[in-house]
Amino acid sequence: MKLKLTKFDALIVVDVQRDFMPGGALPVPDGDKVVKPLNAYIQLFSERGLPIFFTRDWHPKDHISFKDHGGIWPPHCVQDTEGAQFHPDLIIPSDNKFIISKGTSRDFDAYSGFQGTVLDSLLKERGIKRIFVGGVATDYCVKNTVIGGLNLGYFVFLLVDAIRGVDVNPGDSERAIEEMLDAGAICLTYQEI
Ligand code: VGL
Ligand code: ZN
Repeated sequence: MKLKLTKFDALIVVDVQRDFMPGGALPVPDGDKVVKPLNAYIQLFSERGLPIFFTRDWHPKDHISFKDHGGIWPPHCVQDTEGAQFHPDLIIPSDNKFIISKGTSRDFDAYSGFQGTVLDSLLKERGIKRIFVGGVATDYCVKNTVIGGLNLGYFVFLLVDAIRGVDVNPGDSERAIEEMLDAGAICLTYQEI
């Protein structure tokens, strides 16, 4: 059965930034493999005139999530650096797209695109009821954005063909997918739309 996109739908592309790609500061294995499938979703939503939200990790250089400042991560996605840029092949439409920066204050981290951002209010203003979420990392920002969206009352589709995880511990991404499903997310692939 095919799912029909409606005007209540929005695409959320999570953190497809250079530092999360192979060779970056906090590489997600095969992170770059999300670009091609995400571009297909981006083109589809764009053709239908549906809004697309690009989240990005956007940390100050002394952010608390960094090892030297008490956190667990190497410095990554520092504001206005090359590593914080979106993957060069990611399609960023000129219209009806929004960039959502998170983790922008030194003393707070945000794995969810909803945390400390205007994402929820932008979606609500537009009457969005269903969100379609893909990107990196499955076990961190994708998971927290999906669960954040479910907690805020959105119907959430997890784009399983357009996500990759860090897997700090083996199996983290698989467990993250289970958690998202337990919280009420629905898995979706491109062929189903
Ligand atoms: C992320 C670790 C640290 C993510 C962000 O985008 O999943 N992971 N900061
Ligand atoms: Zn981060």
